[in-house]
Amino acid sequence: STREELDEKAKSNWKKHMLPEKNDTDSIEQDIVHHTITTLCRGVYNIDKLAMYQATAHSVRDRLLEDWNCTQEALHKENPKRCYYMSMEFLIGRALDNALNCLKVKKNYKESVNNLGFSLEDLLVEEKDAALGNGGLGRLAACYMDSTATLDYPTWGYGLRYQYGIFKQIIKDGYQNEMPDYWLNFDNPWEFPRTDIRYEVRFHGYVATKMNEKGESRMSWEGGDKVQAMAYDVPIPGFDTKGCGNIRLWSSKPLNTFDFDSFNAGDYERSVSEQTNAQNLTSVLYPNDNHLVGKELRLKQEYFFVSASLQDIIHRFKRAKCPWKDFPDKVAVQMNDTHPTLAVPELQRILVDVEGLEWDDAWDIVTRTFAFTNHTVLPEALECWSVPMMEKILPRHMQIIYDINLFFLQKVERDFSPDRELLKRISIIEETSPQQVRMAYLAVVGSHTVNGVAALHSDLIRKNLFNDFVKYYGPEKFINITNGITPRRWLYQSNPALRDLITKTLGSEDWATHLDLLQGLKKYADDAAFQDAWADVKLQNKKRLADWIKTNMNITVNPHALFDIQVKRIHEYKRQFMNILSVIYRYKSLKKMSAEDLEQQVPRVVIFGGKAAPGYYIAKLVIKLINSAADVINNDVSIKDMLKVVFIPDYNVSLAEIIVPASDISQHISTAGTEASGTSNMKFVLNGGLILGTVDGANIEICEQIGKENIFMFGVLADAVDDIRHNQKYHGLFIDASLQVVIDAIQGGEFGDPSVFGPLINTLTYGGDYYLISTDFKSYLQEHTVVDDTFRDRAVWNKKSIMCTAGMGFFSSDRAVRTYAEKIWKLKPFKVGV
Ligand code: T68
Repeated sequence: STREELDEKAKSNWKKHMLPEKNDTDSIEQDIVHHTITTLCRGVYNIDKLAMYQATAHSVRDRLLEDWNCTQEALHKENPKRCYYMSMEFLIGRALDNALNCLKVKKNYKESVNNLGFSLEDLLVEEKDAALGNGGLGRLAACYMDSTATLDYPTWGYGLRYQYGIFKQIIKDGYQNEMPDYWLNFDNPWEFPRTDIRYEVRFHGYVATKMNEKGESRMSWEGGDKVQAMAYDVPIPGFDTKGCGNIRLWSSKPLNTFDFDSFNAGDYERSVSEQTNAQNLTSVLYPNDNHLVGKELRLKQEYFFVSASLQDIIHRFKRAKCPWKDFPDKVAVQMNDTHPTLAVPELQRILVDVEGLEWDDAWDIVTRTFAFTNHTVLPEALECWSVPMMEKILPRHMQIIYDINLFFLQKVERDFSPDRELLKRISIIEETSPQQVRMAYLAVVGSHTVNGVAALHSDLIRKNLFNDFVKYYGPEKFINITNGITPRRWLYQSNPALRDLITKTLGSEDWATHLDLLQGLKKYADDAAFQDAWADVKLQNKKRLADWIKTNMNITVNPHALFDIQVKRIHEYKRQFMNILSVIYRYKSLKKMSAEDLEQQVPRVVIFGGKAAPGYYIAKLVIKLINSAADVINNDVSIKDMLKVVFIPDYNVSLAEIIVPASDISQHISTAGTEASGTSNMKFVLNGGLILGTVDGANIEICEQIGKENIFMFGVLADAVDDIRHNQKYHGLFIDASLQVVIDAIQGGEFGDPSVFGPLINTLTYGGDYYLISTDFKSYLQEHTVVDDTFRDRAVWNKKSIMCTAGMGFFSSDRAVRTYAEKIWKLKPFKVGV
């Protein structure tokens, strides 16, 4: 029986016992001890750091749950419009520190944990990262969930509960090795299994014609194999609000039915192995960013995810007994890239085949519900699924996609243009052999709004990828919403020294939820005492990173050197290769210097980090080259510590929290027009780090916001790239003398067996240098010199650093989410508990 059916006495009994948790230190200690004994079945005789972390986490989770329940109950009662953020990836990282900050109980917890004989800082690092994502796209989803919760937007994330997150990177002999990340080995206090929330998901089978209740003939998807999706809820605390968000992750489980045919034939093993197959569906996150491998299992994951999420959304919608035409007034769905695009034909299928709506009425509902964010222009990242594979796994969806396409093309032909070439170009089906479904086009046709993630990127997709669609639909459908990052994790939590200085200077911590207030720092930018305090914070953060490097890698770096950092997924378009080539150039130059000249140099520590997709051979060679160069450079005493190179293994969210606050310079040097936005650029600048970057992605808007005197930019512009590529193809490359020096050094064996690096060097020479390293190399080196010269004048540098942080208000994910809510979701905040 539900709460509505309980009698008044029972209800009042419930109420009597639903007491809020108390946050004085004594109560906190009591709770931790209680969880140690009951949840963990341990005691003072065998408590250790991990167990203490777990008990602490459980007690914090109790406090979160209170808000979670409060929020969900209020939403249940009021039933406002909600938004669902569908994403195959959520790169959340650790939860405990974030929850303590959001609930404003960190100070008391610190004391309580101390009273019980531990240090909170020690416990925080016991937590394993929730690493259910590859890079920017997954981390963006996590930042947006933080902001929707903080701003009280009724938004839920939907995703998959992979048992293996992104692999652990291990560096062996300079090469990347991958280890599975079985992150659920210990109990995970940050998820709630919802054993009662389960849906069936079908694959394969066939399409039949059936009569519905009204006596109309309808298609019906029959037979095939079914698996079960079970929900796990991950509460997402908002900062300083009673509201609490949620990410619902689906895990595949075998259906609790038995294959009696196999059983009767005595094949017990086969019927069990089918159950295992069902479980494997959500085992592993595909470790590719900006690249698609058309694996059958991936397609199944995408459909499984979409099917379970829509069943859940529809179940919730139906509770309110609204008519179907109101669906888009109650539900907004944002598709994080094309990965959830099967939701479009799936909702159409449910409405037409199952609910008996007419095609046009259903399609109207579908296209008023969905919106789509594009995150890339790289052709190798655009999702295309082969028609035969779709027909096999999702036969009814394939028919529906054909119909969507047919009606769409008929409309284009009738209302816009009968040009055959245009119709071919704009078709959702690509006429290759075999045919392919272009998921980005399906997403555009099925959505009311499409957005890019930075101004340049949105321009580029309007001009290129979606140009025909812009002409047909008109430009209003294609908007820009520049990405943002949460200032809670990326300053408040990860940089406590800077947080405290800013709060003291501005007189309150309101900036954490109103990031534009950082503007208030500008008036202190020239103040010598403030500059010193600012520089001191940076030095502390650099020491923290230097300690980490010493402890974990046994490399000594000088915290007074210029810290020059590039951490992100390893990809040719991001040009880590160009970075290490310039490092080698610097090394060669240092080696030629006289002792006096050497002494005048600005010492540098060049830090790399990032994972390469396991099958990405060239990216893995870049890692090897970085490590081989580091080996030689770090052990060459003749350059007197003027240059150090560090490749930090297994870059992830929790490492980023230590690395980001410690940069003097961070590099965002993608070939112009290739990086959709970038978000780590925003994190570094927010923490007072300067950018060395190309005129690409969000770098451009960062430059506008902080002023061009506070950023180091170089390289060709996006609109020149095509011509340059064309010229290179027909006239060959021009390799500058400085670049030749470096190539010669590598080929001459200065960094180990040159044959190892042959294929990498070839991408430049014989390979046509697609990412224009030879084009940009000279201006890149020049800008490095400008960086060195600027760093020598510390007052000038400190002022720039302050101006960086002060100008970053725009890049809060709060601004981004508010824009989504107003322009796309038509969603209002829903405040709980006031
Ligand atoms: C990134 N994309 C963009 N993709 O590269 C980056 N791809 O410029 C942008 O800032 C960020 O998205 C947020 O908008 C990705 O991270 C992936 O990780 C990915 C994953 C699977 C398939 C394709």
